[in-house]
Amino acid sequence: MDPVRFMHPDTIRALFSTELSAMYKHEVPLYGDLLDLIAKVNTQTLGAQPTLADQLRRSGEEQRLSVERHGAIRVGTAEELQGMRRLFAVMGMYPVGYYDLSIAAVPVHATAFRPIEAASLRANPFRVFTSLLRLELIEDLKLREQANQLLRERSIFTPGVLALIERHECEGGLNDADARRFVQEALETFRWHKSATVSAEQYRALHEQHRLIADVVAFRGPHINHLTPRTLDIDRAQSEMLARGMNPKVVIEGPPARRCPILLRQTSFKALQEAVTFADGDDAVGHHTARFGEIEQRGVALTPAGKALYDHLLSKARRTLGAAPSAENAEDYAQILTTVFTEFPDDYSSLRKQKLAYFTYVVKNAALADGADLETLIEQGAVGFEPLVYEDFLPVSAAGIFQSNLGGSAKSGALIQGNRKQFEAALGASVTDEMTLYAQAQSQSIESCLRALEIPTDSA
Ligand code: OOG
Ligand code: NI
Repeated sequence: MDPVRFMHPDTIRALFSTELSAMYKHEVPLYGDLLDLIAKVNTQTLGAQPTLADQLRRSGEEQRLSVERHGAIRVGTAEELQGMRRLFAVMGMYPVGYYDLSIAAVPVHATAFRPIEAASLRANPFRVFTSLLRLELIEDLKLREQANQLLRERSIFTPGVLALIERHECEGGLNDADARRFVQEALETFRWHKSATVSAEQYRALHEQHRLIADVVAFRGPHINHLTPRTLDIDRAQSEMLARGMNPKVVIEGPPARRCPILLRQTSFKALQEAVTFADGDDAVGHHTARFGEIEQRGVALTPAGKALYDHLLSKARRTLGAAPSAENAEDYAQILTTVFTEFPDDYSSLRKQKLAYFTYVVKNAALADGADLETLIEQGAVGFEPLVYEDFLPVSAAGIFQSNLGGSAKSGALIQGNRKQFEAALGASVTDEMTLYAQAQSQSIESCLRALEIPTDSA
């Protein structure tokens, strides 16, 4: 990329997420209320925790606190998914991770389009969780054919955005004016359309098959279904949402509150019922429930061993609860989760020594270095370590988010197995394995410490 001719993809992504946020706030005013609430909770948390405030100020994170961390869309066909892949590439976002949602009896599989380089994540962390409908899971063959037909007839990209994507691909970037036009044109794909493209009867049939199928098939495009800012205190944000009658989902997804946060904790206000009209003018107005607002709090990325321990403890907690988390058992669930997770070491030193989490290493004091191996250098205080933030998603949590926003009670039992190969064929590319990225970031940081201390890397 030629930085003189072209706008940096990180800048295009930042512009896009700002515009998308403004559009969504306008479309879903309750989301604006959520942003206000989060800003307040974050300010209070920073006031109460001066060390955290300092740390965020030093890392430059403070100004970015209020920018959205992620959003989500759902597409219907391989062509649409490929189009999204090309569109996101303009903004430096690439498919990372494969998520099988069949565990929640939700007929989709997904990836996250996100920046990969640490510098890009720092510049703007925005990612989009992108699900592909699995039409083959619609049992009713006639309905499946109808859905197929509807998806084939729609075109979710404007001619303008397609032309600019092509220009980006041919020339290696977009100049300032084109990048700005790209952002405006791309927004159209994510916009809400309150007029369904189907008759009231067709809508009902699709909805009966699965609420999600109606959401994907019955509209002109893959409207953004939620955006997610970062909160510094998700437990507090959750109780504030409750206190303000914002109808939050019953439990916070993910691990319990800990001294050293791991992975990702999420909650949301539940999807709103919105008025829609139908193509045949029948029933004048109907209702559709799909769009919500979410918040997230991230912790350290876990190694495969750490992730296995997390999965084990999470299912142990769910087994102990004996039912899907609900309004009735939410307090029990929180209690059980906390108890079960006492088995997971809760200090960075143990997490690191037991190779449960990923870290980045930095030279703290070169003068103290006397030796060649990393552990010695750490003991001497020459090298320090910081937790590497988890940048991805969690399938069980995503399933919980889907379920509470699809209005249904939690279903158990897999629909069918996930199929990564099939997803990658539809995407027209393979998805990057997230663990590989964390492992690389960690080993690169070790190498650069050793280089800075003039220690040959093969001796460590
Ligand atoms: C996506 C749900 C998953 C998350 O944060 O785990 C998700 C959707 O509802 O389309 O966004
Ligand atoms: Ni989300």
